[in-house]
Amino acid sequence: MGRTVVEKILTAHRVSGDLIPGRELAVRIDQTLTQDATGTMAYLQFESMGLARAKTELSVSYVDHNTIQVGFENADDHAYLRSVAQRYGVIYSRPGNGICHQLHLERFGRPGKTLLGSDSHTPTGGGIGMLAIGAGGIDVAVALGGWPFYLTCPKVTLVRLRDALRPGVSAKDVILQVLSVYGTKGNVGRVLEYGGPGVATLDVPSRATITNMGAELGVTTSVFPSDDNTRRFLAAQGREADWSELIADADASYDQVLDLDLSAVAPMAACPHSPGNITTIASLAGRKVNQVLIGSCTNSSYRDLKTVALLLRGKKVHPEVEVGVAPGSRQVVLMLAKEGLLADFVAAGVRILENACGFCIGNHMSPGTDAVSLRTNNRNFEGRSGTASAQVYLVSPETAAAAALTGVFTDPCTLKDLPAVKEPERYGIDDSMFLFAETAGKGVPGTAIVRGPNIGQVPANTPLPEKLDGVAAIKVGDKITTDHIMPAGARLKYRSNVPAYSQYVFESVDKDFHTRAAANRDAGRHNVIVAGESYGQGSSREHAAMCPMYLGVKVVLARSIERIHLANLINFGIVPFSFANPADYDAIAAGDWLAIDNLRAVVSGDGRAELKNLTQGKCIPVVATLTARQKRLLLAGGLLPAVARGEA
Ligand code: MIC
Ligand code: SF4
Repeated sequence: MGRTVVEKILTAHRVSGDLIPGRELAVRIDQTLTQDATGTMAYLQFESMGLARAKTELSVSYVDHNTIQVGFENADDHAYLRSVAQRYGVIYSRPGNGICHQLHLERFGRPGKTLLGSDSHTPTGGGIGMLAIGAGGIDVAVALGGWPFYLTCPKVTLVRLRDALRPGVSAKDVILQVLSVYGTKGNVGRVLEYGGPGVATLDVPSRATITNMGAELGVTTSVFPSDDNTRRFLAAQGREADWSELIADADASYDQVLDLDLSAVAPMAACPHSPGNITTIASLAGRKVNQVLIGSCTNSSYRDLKTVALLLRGKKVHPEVEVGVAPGSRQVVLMLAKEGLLADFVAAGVRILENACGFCIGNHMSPGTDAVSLRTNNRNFEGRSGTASAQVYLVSPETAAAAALTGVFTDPCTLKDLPAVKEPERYGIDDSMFLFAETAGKGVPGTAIVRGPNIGQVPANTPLPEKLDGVAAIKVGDKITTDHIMPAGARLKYRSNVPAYSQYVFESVDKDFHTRAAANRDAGRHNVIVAGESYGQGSSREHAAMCPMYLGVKVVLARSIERIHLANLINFGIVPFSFANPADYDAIAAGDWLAIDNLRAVVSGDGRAELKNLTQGKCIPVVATLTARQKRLLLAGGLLPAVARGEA
């Protein structure tokens, strides 16, 4: 029987386990990437493993999230990351070089390889035919040390594309269309593989936009085949030698097929406050817009920004709209500059922002109160922009440009002179802001690690207690994102310092959580988080597990938990239970005393337990579905203690 692209890559990298959907599979990781907001902890964890050097084929440490540098903290982090990279043989991408996913696609991604990244948008690499997966920093640290990555063998959905997009419609609209079909929950354990004749009409940057935002579906990853377009992209990046063909066999079989006619896709938007809240631009046409921001790892390629520059050429942005552009990489900036396109932006009245994550992570450019902000990035969770009352819509670069000109939602298909930007013969290549490429994989032993006062330590955990003697420290509803659990934006600078960062756990949901949880912990009580569906959506930030662990959380009890967050909870020794009967969510109130008499035995056994609600005098059946390895990690108190004991 023929094989899918996903099966081909998994088979070539299988270390143990079976290629049967739902089973645990261990795969060899060829490449890793980290970014600064998750990287400092990942490398602190790597250091604690006592290895001499990185053991992957290629690993890159990017700095793109915390480049705002208010106070000493960010610069301290950068200096630490740089020294650690040199010491252990990791390539270091200096701040100012660009956004990790855009850079990795341009300079390092290779078809058929596996990539593990400590960022949930790592699947961007799927655009070039990689199996690229987002994970917690500690998983990346372990992969860096040469150990395999454990995942649930996914089911594969074929998204069969036919025909071609109309002018004014682009890749962002395609992924928004897919999100309108599948939504942001219920897709765990699945990979989307794109195929069909329409694939040939999409260039690699467009494919990468689609796989990037596949993260919002909650799937393990998304992948395109590697074909002639992939070869052309790599050749234009001076890397034709990195190309190899990777296509599904004609008789490959898929768990599910979604047929998508590209010519029928219309300009779309994800409305506040979820990437799954999709409508057409036509239905919003005429509504006033206050801010337009173009960039982020989803839409900041040369193709995207040149399209916008050409749309704005010779015109002015609407006087009541604030417009900003953040290119994805230095390569993009240099090419825009050389072709005079930066001048088009400036002449039109656009604010040129740094080529970094910036506005996407709420690090600046927060909109005004109640403002309507149109953005080309991938997440519009409430408050993520830095303004709780802002209404953020996610749109394509073409739609963003149209609104920048008119001041209202405007269907870009109605614009005149829509440009069709072709892939250049040659991208502008300048790798001078990547350091230590010569010592990659080897490192420079003896390099002194630079530790400023912001560089904390990895918090230690104790083995899982015999019993749970706890309290429901908080009860939250459905779709709680990691942005709710661990705010980014202005708080990002504490990423390397867990005691400081822990003060902000659930900051936007319940300001007193930290004080209450710390008091319970100090009184010898365990904390329990009670949640609804899809708990832990969004980012890969392991701080959303690590900081609760630091505050004494031992159990998360939810209706359902998203994939990366579930893995992060286990990595930090927090038991992820779900309700055997979802209606029992109502049988617990915040502050209730909760007990499980035989917690260790439950975890080593079948994961089924009777949770006693001592306050309400109820018994609630709960269940944790765990693999043998996950049980070992939980019993040891997490992945790091398990690695130390040789049990990972
Ligand atoms: C995000 O987009 O939320 C981030 C910031 O890139 C995160 C990583 C992080 O929290 O550091 C992600 O997507 O994983
Ligand atoms: Fe950076 Fe935004 Fe992409 Fe996250 S989603 S990596 S914050 S640009």
